[in-house]
Amino acid sequence: MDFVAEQLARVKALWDRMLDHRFLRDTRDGTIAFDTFATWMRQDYLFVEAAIPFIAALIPKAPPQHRDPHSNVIAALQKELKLFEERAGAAGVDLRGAPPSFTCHAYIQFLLATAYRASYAEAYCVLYAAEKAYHDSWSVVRKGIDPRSPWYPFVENWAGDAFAQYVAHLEGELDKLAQAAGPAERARMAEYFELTTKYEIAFWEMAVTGEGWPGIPDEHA
Ligand code: MP5
Repeated sequence: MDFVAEQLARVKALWDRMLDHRFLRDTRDGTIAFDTFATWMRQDYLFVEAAIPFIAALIPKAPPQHRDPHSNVIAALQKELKLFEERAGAAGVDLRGAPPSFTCHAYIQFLLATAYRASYAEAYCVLYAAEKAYHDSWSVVRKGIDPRSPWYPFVENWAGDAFAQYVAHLEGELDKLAQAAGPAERARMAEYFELTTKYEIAFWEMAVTGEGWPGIPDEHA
């Protein structure tokens, strides 16, 4: 079995838990509280801002044929930030000024640490798992959300055909990287796959609970 299929089967219980998260169900059903969605927007805006240096740090490690695709992703991420800004303006969400939540901060540190310190294949595995998680998560939302919802453009962004093709491309490339990896590296890739899945669940949970920093009242966070 190819690496990605093997990992998706291995983490299936976690993956299903992610797709069944109430953030996604409530966004799909139109019952999500405005403040909950706004919390996700503010935190994900910070995440996407950090995804740019994450991808940029992969470029020097990348095989030459991956450099163009990564550069294109950086351009797509800049566009994605504009989508957040446009939606925030349209819906009346104040995007800026919120400090990163504990979960968002940890996930960003994990992304950057893998880009700088892990092997290319390990970091690529994190990239794939995060993008696949968003594609699958927003595909759940697509199955029921009112297209007139102010949040619909996010569905189009991650559940649409262009993003599906990008995720399929990442999958093929990750399978090739895993095939070339030795057993120790492959085991670390599997560990990163699972950790990324757990961070994705934690991120939805953070949006719903409005969690800041454990043990610290919001005014000091
Ligand atoms: C993505 C994201 C998708 N925006 N936020 C989280 C928490 N996970 C995955 O990444 P991208 O770079 O926005 O497509």
